[in-house]
Amino acid sequence: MTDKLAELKLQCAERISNLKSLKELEQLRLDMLGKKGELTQLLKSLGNASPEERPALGQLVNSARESIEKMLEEARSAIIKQERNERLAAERIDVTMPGKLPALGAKHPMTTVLDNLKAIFIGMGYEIAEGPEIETPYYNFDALNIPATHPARSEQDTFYFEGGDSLRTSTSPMQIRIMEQGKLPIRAICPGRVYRRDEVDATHAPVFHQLEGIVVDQGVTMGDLKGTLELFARELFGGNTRVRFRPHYFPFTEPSAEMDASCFACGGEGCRVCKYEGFIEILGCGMIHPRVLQMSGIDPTVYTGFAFGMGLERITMQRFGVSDLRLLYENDVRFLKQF
Ligand code: 2NL
Repeated sequence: MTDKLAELKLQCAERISNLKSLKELEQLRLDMLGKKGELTQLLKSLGNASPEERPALGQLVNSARESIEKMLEEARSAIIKQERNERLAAERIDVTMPGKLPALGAKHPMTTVLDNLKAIFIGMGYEIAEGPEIETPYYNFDALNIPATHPARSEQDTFYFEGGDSLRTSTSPMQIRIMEQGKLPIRAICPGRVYRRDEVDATHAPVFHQLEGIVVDQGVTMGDLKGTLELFARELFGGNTRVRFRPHYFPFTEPSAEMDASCFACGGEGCRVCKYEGFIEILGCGMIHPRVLQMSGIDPTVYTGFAFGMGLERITMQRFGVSDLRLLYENDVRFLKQF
């Protein structure tokens, strides 16, 4: 019996040294201690022993069982530990490896242009103001010297709400609000989304973007307007840019003008970008109409000011050579990737 038990323990130890998994361990446990296991068989065979021998033999078998159980338990811990170490090694993360770059889009060309414009005017001491896209008829039209009977009212047809409020047709209402606040002098630009009743084509959209600016102080003249806007054009298109002002009409400025800049593509020689004109139209501008100042609570006998407005889409299209406005809105990555 002693021999048999010793052999069993030896056998068990040997199998343990070859174990690879908890599953194999479980099989070993069944083979040894299970209902039909070797040790169990031995225990059962004690029935054949004489009653005198039985207690001693029983003790032997039980102590062998205990030591086998102990071996199995130790083997279990060893396997669990090893499996854990293997998993840790496999899942190890090298934190010194360079990260994976997420797929980044590109800046929309209009955002690039807007950022440029903002930087130029911030550099000249302007503040940036944004306002609501829904406006009352007063802010959208009347305060800009566009009375209900004025033809500009239908030129700037827009989308109306019941009660008469509408989507703003320019960012001028925001500048009116700034003037009403009465903190002078004023130097501000107002970029933003504006709306007109327009059919979609290569150069028109019912929703587009504007950047307007105003300056109000004592002694502001047309010379300040020209100097400011010329400097602006040079910063935007390059130091050799020349500008020209053509007389124009806006209800809210007097006198009014449109400003062209020499073509940044050909320098004024004439090319496809400027349609062989040498110049491209950039913005509308003028001295703020005294009536507009008055309505906003600013005394036009003490203060004067100038204002200007430009379409962001137009400037973006010129700058990047985009021939169809709709490309700017579709956000096709094949288009956006080019900038
Ligand atoms: C254009 C022309 C312009 C203004 C906008 C303005 C605003 C106030 C008072 C007077 Cl509150 N004027 N804005 C002045 C002249 C031209 O925009 O073609 N924009 C796209």
